[in-house]
Amino acid sequence: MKTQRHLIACAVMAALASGCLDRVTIVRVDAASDRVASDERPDASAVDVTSELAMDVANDRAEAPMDVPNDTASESTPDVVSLPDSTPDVLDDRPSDERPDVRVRLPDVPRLVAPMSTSFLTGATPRLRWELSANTDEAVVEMCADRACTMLERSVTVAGTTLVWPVALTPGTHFWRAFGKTGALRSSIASATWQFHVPRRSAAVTTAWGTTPDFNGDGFTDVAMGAPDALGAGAAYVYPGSASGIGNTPSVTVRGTGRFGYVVESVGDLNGDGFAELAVGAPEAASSTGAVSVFFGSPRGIDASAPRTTVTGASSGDEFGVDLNAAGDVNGDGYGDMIVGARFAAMRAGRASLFYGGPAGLTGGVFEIASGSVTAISFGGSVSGACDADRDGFADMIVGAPFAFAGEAGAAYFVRGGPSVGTPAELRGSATSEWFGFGVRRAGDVDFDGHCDFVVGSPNDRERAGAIHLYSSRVDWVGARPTLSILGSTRMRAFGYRVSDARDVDGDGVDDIIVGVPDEAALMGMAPIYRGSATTTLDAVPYSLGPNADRFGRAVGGHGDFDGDGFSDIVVGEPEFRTMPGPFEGHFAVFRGGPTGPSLLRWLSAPEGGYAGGALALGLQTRSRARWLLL
Ligand SMILES: [Ca+2]
Ligand SMILES: [Ca+2]
Ligand SMILES: [Ca+2]
Ligand SMILES: [Ca+2]
Repeated sequence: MKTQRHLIACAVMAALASGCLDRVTIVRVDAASDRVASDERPDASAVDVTSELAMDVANDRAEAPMDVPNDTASESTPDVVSLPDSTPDVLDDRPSDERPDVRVRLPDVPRLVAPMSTSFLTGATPRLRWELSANTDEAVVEMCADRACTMLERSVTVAGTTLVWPVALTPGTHFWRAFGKTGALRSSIASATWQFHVPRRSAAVTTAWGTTPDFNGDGFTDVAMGAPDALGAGAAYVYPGSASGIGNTPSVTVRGTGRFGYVVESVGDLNGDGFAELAVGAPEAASSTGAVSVFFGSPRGIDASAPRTTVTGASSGDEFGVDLNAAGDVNGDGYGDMIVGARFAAMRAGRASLFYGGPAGLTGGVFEIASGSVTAISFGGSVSGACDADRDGFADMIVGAPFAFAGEAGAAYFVRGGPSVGTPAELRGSATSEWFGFGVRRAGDVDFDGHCDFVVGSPNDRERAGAIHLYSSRVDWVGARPTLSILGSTRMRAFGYRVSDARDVDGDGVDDIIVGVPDEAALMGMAPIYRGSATTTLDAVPYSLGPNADRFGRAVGGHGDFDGDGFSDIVVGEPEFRTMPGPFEGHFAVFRGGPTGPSLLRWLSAPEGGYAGGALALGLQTRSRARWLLL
């Protein structure tokens, strides 16, 4: 079959090249019914490709047919072109009614694999990867400034399945897609369109990490906010980003039970359609078995009425979903994966579970990366993607076990990604009662070597002065020690209660981190930002937000650019804010990044109160009952 197809394709190529077929009608035939679909165009995938094919011979930058929806790629409906009887057939001079029904299989649509959609790059020349079917030789890769690809930046035709982009991309969000190509024939349908963000300065190596919560794929970061006590059951809200900044009111409200909204995170693109997904944790659902609901992104953003995928814990009391995070593409299959912690599973030893993404969502295997032992108390109390911190090409994970070891010194476990998950490397704090691993988060590339780093918080260090520990990427993680530690200076303030990447707040091209210290200054709270640096690794004089009031900093986050001005913006939650005596209402602040650091844009509150701002998609979750950290 392949040989026959190949010969026919060659014949068509030769005919096209000679000019004798330049006006033939080449149409798709419905594979199931054998019905020619050229005239009526009963569906969007039946496309007249004549002009595109002719153009493609001379110009690889030919545009896609305008009437082809961009996101309808489907490997289950192969494109087949036939040469109908009206074709001036140079191969066969038999009467038309005696000719066989000659068909040529068009190249299949490529499937994009890396870098993950909505990720951040550390440089301007990414290595793009995709998958081709056996009958497709080349890919036509298009880089665009917009999702619809009306602003084509460059098109490159390449044999095989990888391409290091040949020119430096400009800072900001770019979109890309690919068409299959065999000889002169190009698939008429594009792959899904993926996006990534290019930094202002390029490190020596371009890798990708993280995810931005751009749920509608318009290039502007959205903000998801959790209010776990809203209406007594919990809710999560999405505030849309746009060219004019973040919207005043949420565009989407999703509801659940069991303190739904205790954690909200963008978990990246789990189904490979190019849009980031929203995951919401409800650790007290079903007698604290816990649950995590995933809402899929789309051109219209999060559809609150659409079916959600919900995964749950194993037993009552597990508190599955007490933390969750985008794991990145841990197994390298081109679908994002998700990690979920259940800190009290297995007799309070704890557990972390990895969920593999797939074309229909979480259809891949569910893999328990490790159960804590009796010495690893609350394993999974914090979980995070660790980017590719060991530089082997697979995304890795970091799992905190803050009450491990005598005296609650704490530990964190670096879990290598790969075709199968590797044995965790144990990282330990240096002090007893440190609660090392209470918070773990990827940090971005704060030392500008092109590889993503991560940070571990120890809020109970030195009688709750607290500390954070930065781990730069490295190949061997066995026995790894922190690259540097920053100690809290005042006891009882729990510095490092929250840690998060902040992306590039000041626009110097190097990623920064933000620390939430909600108990600073008599529980008013503050959120210092430490600037990454190519020379000193974290600026000693941070920008400091707050102190404010009402446990400002309980949730912190960055890695978004709401208004697309090139400076990363920051959100900080203050969930114990209230306007009158009674339950906490909560709200959160939006800070715009700028060359001299962040500046307050405004405060936003959830329409239903309920500990609003206790969780923010751009940062760490709250532990709103403070049962771990009562100060
Ligand atoms: Ca998606
Ligand atoms: Ca994957
Ligand atoms: Ca790795
Ligand atoms: Ca780095």
